Amino acid sequence: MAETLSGDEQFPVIARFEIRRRAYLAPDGTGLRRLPSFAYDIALLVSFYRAMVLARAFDLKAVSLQRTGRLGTYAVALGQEAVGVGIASAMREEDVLLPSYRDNAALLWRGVKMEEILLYWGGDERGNRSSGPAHDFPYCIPVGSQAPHAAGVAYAFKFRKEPRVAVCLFGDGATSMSPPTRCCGAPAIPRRCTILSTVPATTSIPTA
Ligand SMILES: Cc1ncc(C[n+]2csc(CCOP(=O)(O)OP(=O)(O)O)c2C)c(N)n1
Repeated sequence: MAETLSGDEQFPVIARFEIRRRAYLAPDGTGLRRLPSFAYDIALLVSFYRAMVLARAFDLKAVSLQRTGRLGTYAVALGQEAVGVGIASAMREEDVLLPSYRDNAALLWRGVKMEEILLYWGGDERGNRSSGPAHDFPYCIPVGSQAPHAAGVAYAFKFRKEPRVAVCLFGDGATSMSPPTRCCGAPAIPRRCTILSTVPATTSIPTA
């Protein structure tokens, strides 16, 4: 007798895959494996810590300015300091950063001055003509829309055979939008913003 299939069982499986996660620290801070060599460079770690503290101090100040009407809109980045510093410190000067609105920590690491960031958020586009690398892109406000630019930059590097990378930063919510999913061939780094998202983590559906 022919087997009766129901629901999705009648469709053939066309792919199965696994995603492996490399973790060095457990959520409680205990080590899971030997740390990478840079983690034993105390001077480097101190510079990372300084950059994170600077980013947090800047963020708190910017929020105060915004709340008291002395700054226009401002995207809070509290809790994302390590993401920005970690990514930017792994980049070389000649690489290209394509940031979104919460990536101050990365911009500061790349040489953008605090007053330039404040100028931008105060509504003055001249803040985008910053002290950081001139080839970096300005903040991108429309969610995920810098992903096609990143793909273009990455393709230009590939075409010219230049050993540089385009680093595109966006929130995990952006992975549900079409520009990042269409451009997932470019290096893209979704960052989780637990305090600012309007939905719980389980509700977001990363697709890239
Ligand atoms: C194209 C577009 N739609 C809507 C918005 C309004 N908006 C600002 S922040 C935000 C949430 C984006 O979430 P996520 O990508 O996870 O980044 P997060 O802001 O949490 O860092 C939205 C929808 C926008 N900036 N751009």
